[in-house]
Amino acid sequence: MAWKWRFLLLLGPLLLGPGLARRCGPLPLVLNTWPFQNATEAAWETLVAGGSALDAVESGCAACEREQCDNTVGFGGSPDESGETTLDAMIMDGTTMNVGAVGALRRIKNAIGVARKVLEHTAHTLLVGDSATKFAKSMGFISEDLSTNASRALHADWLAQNCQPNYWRNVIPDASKYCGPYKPPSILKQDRSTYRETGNNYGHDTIGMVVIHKMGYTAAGTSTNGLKFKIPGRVGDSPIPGAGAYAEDAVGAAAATGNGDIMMRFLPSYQAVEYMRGGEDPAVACQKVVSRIRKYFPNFFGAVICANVTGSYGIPRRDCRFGSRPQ
Ligand code: SD4
Repeated sequence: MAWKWRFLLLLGPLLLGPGLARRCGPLPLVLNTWPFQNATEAAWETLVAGGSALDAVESGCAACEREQCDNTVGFGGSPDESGETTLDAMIMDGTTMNVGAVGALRRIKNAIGVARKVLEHTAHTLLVGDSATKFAKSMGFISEDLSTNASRALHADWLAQNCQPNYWRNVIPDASKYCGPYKPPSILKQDRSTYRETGNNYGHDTIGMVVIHKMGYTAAGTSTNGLKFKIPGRVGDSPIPGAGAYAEDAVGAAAATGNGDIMMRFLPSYQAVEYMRGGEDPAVACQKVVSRIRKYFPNFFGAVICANVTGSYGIPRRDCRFGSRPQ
């Protein structure tokens, strides 16, 4: 997919400022990363039907999981080095500050649904890997292969290209030329370039969604299959509260998309909510968070969406395109 930042939100007329878009309007509000229109619609319909902000986030993200949005959400996308698709997801209730999340979830399609069960039926926040799958099965989810012909072909191409790109560094054999298995060299020559993006579309998209209910209740969530050709076991920012998403009724909510290995070091969603708590406009809050990351990682690829409880929101600049739901 070509370089772009396209974000979609629901409701009302849009005012596009000189870079960032913002709007003050009546609630409710559904805002999500990327032009995943069916996800936005699903969340909206849930609210219209009397569902909670949390229900709306779950149904919105689940819609993306079913339709494999951009092949970066749900099954059949972003195979890891072994060819397997694994999923990360989180859901946060900004009224109770309750969170449920799953990381590196295997063989279950509806990751956001499992995250909701973690929230509702456990005192934990995050379950990972095979144990998360076991939990999901106990909650009634079906275990199935998440690979598709498309993900198998992607993985075969990657192998044929000597496993390029990949996420290894300071190993032998040279990971920029050869496939593994890798091991540490006997003398470690530190490669100081700690960050490099990995391809055309940088191998990632992800749905992050924030919902502000008409009563001012907030919720946020994420669902993703992570980074293409990640090292098995890698968990990104999306299921980490404060990194992938964050919500608090007293303020608003935020969600992030981009290179999670970088983003989770800065807790950008939490930071955005904190900026809004301090009185920043959501658009400025989002921008400040990304600037903070770019201070350390100038080539960083990612963004944050922010909304406050009055219905004001901010989204990233760069070729912003919006769709609004017909009323
Ligand atoms: C991750 N943050 O796993 C996700 C990917 C993503 O836009 O959001 N891409 O790193």
